[in-house]
Amino acid sequence: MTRLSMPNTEPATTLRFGYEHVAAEALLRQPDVLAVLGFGASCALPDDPRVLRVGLEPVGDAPLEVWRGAAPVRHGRDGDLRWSSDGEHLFFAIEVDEAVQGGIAVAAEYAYRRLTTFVAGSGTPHLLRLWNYLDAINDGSGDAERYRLFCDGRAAGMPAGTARYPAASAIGRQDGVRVLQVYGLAARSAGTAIENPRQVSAWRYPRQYGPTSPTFTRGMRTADTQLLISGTAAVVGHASLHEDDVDAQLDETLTNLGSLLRQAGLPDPHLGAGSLLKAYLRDPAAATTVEATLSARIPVLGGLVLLAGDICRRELLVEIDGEHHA
Ligand code: 3EB
Repeated sequence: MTRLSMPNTEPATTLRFGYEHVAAEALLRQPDVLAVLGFGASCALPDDPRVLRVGLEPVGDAPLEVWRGAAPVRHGRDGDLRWSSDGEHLFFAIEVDEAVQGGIAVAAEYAYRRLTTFVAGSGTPHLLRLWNYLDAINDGSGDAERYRLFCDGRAAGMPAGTARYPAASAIGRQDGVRVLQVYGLAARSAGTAIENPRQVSAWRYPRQYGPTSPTFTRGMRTADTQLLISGTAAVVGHASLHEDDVDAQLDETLTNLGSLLRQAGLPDPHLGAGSLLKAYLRDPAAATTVEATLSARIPVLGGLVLLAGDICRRELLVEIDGEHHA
């Protein structure tokens, strides 16, 4: 009998994201675990460079988010920055006390200088994806709004001439803790930045949204053909639509996500079993309707976590980010 040996076409180093109900201690004993993210004030997690507790409260189900790379994963600390790496992928996280730095703008500048310097000097120099979580994102008026100050500091802390921005999310925590949390993913191989044809690129937003445009791309296709999906809301062109209507905003957000997935040129451009999503809700009471709409529109979904979080424009009530693979 002839046996065909099937070539393994999956890259050995594919990064896998998942939501898991397992104790963090058990996960950290597994040699392929790159990162463990927990959500909410009551989430107790061990002190480890691979672990971050994000101060956004889960609404309903509260699994851990687990990133798995290729074993063995190395990890360590570089001052106030923690990291882990499988050689192809780098997880990093930094938490910056705003009072120590002298405000949210300086804290963001500091965080971005630290992380861009660290990533550039690593064997995984391509910044693919960043998550930014800060308290009270909409406090302050006009250009003194904390989100706008964050954007000022973020741009100041990125190396001059940065041409390619990572995919990103920037969400407001509701925990009253004035500590900026930034974590992200970098890789040895470059990704491909994807923009959404329905949306003006964020770095080209007109002046009305603040003096410093947000520096992120709508999506990042990784070398192993996953799509890292930035925070996506009911923004069409550069305008926010459907003020005060969470259902209509969610519908517009799903249209934006569909457009982004088509633009990414993926084998299967539909949210489904290969998609892991987070939905951020300004008002956690919207969870029931948001969850119902999502399960009606996406009958089989890889995973969903609902988090109470403020969107960076006051009129926006819901935002979705996530990962998608074919
Ligand atoms: C938007 O489309 C919504 O400042 O990093 C989404 C994703 C948004 C990332 C960021 C902001 C950011 O403009 C807001």
